[in-house]
Amino acid sequence: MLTVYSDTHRLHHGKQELIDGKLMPVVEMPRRADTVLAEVKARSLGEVIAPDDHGRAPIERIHDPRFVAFLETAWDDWSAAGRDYDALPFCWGTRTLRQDVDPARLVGIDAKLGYFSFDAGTPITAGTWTAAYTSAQVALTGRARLTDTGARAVFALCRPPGHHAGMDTFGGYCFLNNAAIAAQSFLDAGARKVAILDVDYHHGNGTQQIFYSRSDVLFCSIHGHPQQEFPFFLGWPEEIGQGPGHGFNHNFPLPWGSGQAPWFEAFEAACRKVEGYGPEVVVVSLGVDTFKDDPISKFRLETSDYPKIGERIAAFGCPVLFVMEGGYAVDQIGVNTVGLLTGFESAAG
Ligand code: OKP
Ligand code: ZN
Repeated sequence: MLTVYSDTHRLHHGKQELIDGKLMPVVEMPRRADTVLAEVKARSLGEVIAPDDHGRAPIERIHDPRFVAFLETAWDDWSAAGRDYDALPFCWGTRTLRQDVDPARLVGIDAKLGYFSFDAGTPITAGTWTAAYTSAQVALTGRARLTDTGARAVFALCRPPGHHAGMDTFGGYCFLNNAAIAAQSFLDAGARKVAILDVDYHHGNGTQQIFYSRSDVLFCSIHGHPQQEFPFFLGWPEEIGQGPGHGFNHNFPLPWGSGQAPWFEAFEAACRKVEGYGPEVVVVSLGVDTFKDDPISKFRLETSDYPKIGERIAAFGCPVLFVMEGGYAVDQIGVNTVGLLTGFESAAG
């Protein structure tokens, strides 16, 4: 299996995030991608290539150009305000404040950070824009390779991750929604139906929001229940899409402590939704923070479970783009991620 990867992810290295009300060292660190790449090489998964530059246009098929422009200049605006540490928001326009302010009227960086974010756990640093832009290009290059070569699967080793980023919001360590950008790019290259299967521990709220009113992209997610787990305000089972998108969104939330049996039961139900939809291609939002020793998550999958996930995905029989999302047990994310991918390969033949 081909892997797409760029060292540029290292430019995004936040120092601190707000965890449980305290500034703590970030868990979404460059070593995550380094560990996965090392395992790709150690297991001889296949060739590793650098991304091509597909430009901004495919990003702006998903994200509001004003949001993209904000991300591009956020660090400079923050620095110009005299700050020499990571940028974080602290005030949001929630229910009792105005939701419909034209962001062009927001002058200060603190207002803009609040307008375009949904959490205080996602620091912006000097290299964040370049790293996030390149991460999207990694996914787009994976999409192009899959379309152009007729391969069964490609692995887009994205960092920073993307599934929490909405049309005009960043949060949950995500800035640009790599999986959504790739899914749209498949459609723009001629596909008519794309499914996104999100196996990350966290709900892919950004991906759900982006495609919620559409029938050309099915979204299915297995994740920590919003009653207990971030992002709290999306991811319930009754969220099944709206308007033309009604019936094309499926959430499978599970309680803290869920291990192999409940997880695979929910995963099987999600896989049947994917198969019932009959997509031409599947994008997998591949997080391995479902692992029992993940420091910020509370599911209990074991290393031996990951190849089985890959085997089941291979049974879809259609091309698959794997897009890296979360996983914070840094010493094991390589083994678990590549275990899933080699499980796919052995079953896909
Ligand atoms: C990103 B991805 C912990 C704060 C939680 C957000 C987690 C984002 C995970 N108290 N911070 O889905 O792996
Ligand atoms: Zn996650």
